[in-house]
Order: sequence, then C-alpha cells, then structure tokens
Amino acid sequence: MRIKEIKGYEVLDSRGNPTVAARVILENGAEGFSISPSGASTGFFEAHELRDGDKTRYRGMGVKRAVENINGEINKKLCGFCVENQSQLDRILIDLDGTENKARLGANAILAVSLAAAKAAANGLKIPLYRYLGGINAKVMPRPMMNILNGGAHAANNIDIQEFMIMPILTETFAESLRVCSEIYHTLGKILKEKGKSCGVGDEGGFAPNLESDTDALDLICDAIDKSGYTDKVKLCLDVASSEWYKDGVYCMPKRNRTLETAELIDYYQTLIGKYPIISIEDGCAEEDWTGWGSLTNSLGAKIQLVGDDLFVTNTKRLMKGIENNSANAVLVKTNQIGTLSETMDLIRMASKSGYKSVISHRSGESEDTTIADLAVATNAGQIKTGAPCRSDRVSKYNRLLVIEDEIG
Ligand code: 2PG
Ligand code: MG
Repeated sequence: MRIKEIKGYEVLDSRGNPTVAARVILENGAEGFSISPSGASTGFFEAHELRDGDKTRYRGMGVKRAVENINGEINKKLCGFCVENQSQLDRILIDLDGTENKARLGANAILAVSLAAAKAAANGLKIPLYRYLGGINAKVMPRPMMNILNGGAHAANNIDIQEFMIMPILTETFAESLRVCSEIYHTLGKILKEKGKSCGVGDEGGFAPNLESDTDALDLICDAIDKSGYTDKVKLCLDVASSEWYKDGVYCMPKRNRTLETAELIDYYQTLIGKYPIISIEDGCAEEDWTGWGSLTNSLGAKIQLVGDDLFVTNTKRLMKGIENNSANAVLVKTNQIGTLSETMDLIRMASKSGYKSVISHRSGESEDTTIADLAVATNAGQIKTGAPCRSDRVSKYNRLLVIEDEIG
C-alpha cells in the first residue's frame, strides 16, 4: 500500500484556534485523515507546535507554515512510500525535520501525518484502527478518568487545581462506566444549580464555577457521587498541573495567591488523600522539580497512582530518567507531546516493562479526531482521560469506545 499524496489543512480546534489536519491518500484509493490536538498547560519539554506568528491572522496562531510543510517537503519525501511501515515512516519524518523537538517542520504537522498514515493503512486493510495498531492482543477497554470540574489554565474561575476527575472502579464494562460518570456529571450540575453556582463549563467540558476552595470542589463532587448512588464505587483523580504554579523553587497557586514549599505541598496531598477517596494525582510536582517528585513518590507512591504529564511529556528519555530516579508510577500519554505514533507506542511499551501504568490522554484543545480511543484499546493501557460527557470534541472519543466495546465484546 503505497502513498499517492499527502495533503495538509488549517482547521480549527475546540477552542476555535487553528490546528493542523492531514490526509494521507494511498495508490489503492484508501485514505486516512487526522487532526493534531493542542494543549494550554503545555509542558516545557514538549515537541514544538509550529505557529505562524503572523498577528494579522488568528492572533498569530495560524498554522499555514506547518500545512505548507506537509504539502511540500513531507509530501515529496513520502510519496511512493509503503504506508504499513509506520516506524520507518515516522523515522523519515523525524530525520527530515532534523531537530530534537520537531521545531522545523512542526510537531503539529508531523503528528497529523503520522496518525493519518496509520489510519490510511488500517482503512486500506479494512480493519479498525485499534486492531491495526494492537493486533489480536488489543482487548482491554479503558476505564474513564473523567474530568467533571475544571480549574487552573482551563477555566476562568478561582480554582487552582486544573482537573477534578471521577473514575468508576467496580463497573464491568466501558458502557457502564460511561453511564455512571454521566449520571454523576448531571447530578453535579443539579447541585451547582441549586446552590446558585455557575453551570458554565471549562475547556474540557467540566463545570467551572467559582468556589470557596479546592476542598469545596471535592465536597461537591463527593456529594454528587453519593446522591447518584455510587458511594465507594467511584473514586477521585486530580490533575494538579503544578508546573503552572512552580517559580523559583516554590509553588505559588496563582488564583488564591497561596505559596507552598514542596514539603508543604506533599503534606497538603496527604491531607486530601486522608479525607477524600483520591486514587490518582497527576503532576503533583513540577516538570523541573525532580527532587520534589522523588519525595512525592516516596511518600505517596505506594498508596496512589502518581501520573507524570509535564514531567515525562510522552518522551522515552524523560521517562527513563523518571524510572531511574523513582519518580511517579504512571505516565500520561499525549501523542502531540512527542509528535509521532511510533514514539508514543514506544513510550507505552517502556512504561509497561518498568511497571508504570499508562493513561491515554486528550489535550484541552481537541477536535472530532478519535484516534486516542483506538490507541487506548490497541495498547491495553486500561485508562483514558478525555474530558466531561459534554461537547462533541470530548464525547466523540467516548462514543468511539462504545462502538469498539460492541465490536470486541
Ligand atoms: C493535561 C491536559 C489535558 P493540556 O494537563 O493533562 O487534560 O491539559 O492539554 O492543556 O496540557
Ligand atoms: Mg496534565
């Protein structure tokens, strides 16, 4: 199955900002189409998202240059290439770019092509993407880690913690997990309404009210779980996104203007875990605070899941450092942090070999692209974080998983 043509497009993401789409067309007529997502609380060490910087278009956020790179150099290089050879195709893209962080062609351009190529191959073979990527071993439906209350960089409210998520732990199917989460989401909406709080939503579809404190948010969510009839059946997960707080060696929560030393922050988590059914904390320490991550993992690593997002940025080199230093015990997986499908799958393999869990994740800026749903099943990752049951950019992934579950049984 040889590539006939690759086309790039400037399209919009869920925040209405430009992003890159790619279409890979094969000589046999099969095609694949994919759209790169885009983050707001981006890690410093992520692959580079190429933007035009031309202030006369989209406030400088246009991606015409990245699209031109697809239509020009990338198309020229990959025309005639056998699309099933994904790792070599990704290697060619990496070498063609020639930089450490994909800054020349743009990780947004490279990723869209990498994912579209995999989809074209799957379509050409007439098999679903999860089957193409995972083979006969693709069989584990992920548990949703569902963000129902937004704060931090994802909402214009007064909450410093970025994501408050729920995870059903006793459900037997994905469909049941989704139903439970959706019911709790609606109960939370009702509670907020009764209290006269805003039911407007943040970037990932979770509610984004102004509240007294972060614990106020946790109390409301626990209340919603109880009122929905799922006490003890649903646990809580947080994405603190603390890289956003870290400055000059201390953590300053910007919205409440509260400053904590690393040890105080870990104590704060200890208190929260003692009081609430929290089973996972993401980015509990900042991307550069390796010492803090060591202490955090020593203190809490045996009790709960500690997920590295900005810390690892889906990069095997950084994950290796984390494994060697006993930092975190799980990794967040975002395809656009690294920029190719093969590198993403390499990371998941490395994590699994080292006893680290993987959580497949969306970005706060998303689209109708559902690749991560297939990726979660293909890699048997077991967990997916893809926002609230609200807004099609989030719901499309859940809906894709419902179809996959129906197919694999
Ligand atoms: C995160 C993500 C996704 P963003 O921090 O985990 O929820 O947010 O895409 O803004 O980095
Ligand atoms: Mg995160």
